[in-house]
Amino acid sequence: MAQTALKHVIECLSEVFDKYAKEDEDVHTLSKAEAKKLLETELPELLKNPGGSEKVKQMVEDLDLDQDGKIDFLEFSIMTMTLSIAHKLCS
Ligand SMILES: [Ca+2]
Ligand SMILES: [Ca+2]
Repeated sequence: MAQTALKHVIECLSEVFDKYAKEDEDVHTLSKAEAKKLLETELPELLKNPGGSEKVKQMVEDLDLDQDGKIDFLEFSIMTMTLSIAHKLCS
């Protein structure tokens, strides 16, 4: 069956998460360092604004909704959904 755009997006989100999550021994979650790298690499425009790296740091803190020091796939998904809504509202 042909790949649909939505299925492609869903698979890509999972791939991006896994790519960064597996950089340390805990392959199922993003450490704060991994989350920072993911944001800086995948959303490089974040760093272009003044105070960009501070903003990324704050985003990583905000991402960790349950404050366990790690970003799980649910927390990552909430971020991507929020970004997607913001993108739609701004377009
Ligand atoms: Ca990890
Ligand atoms: Ca967490």
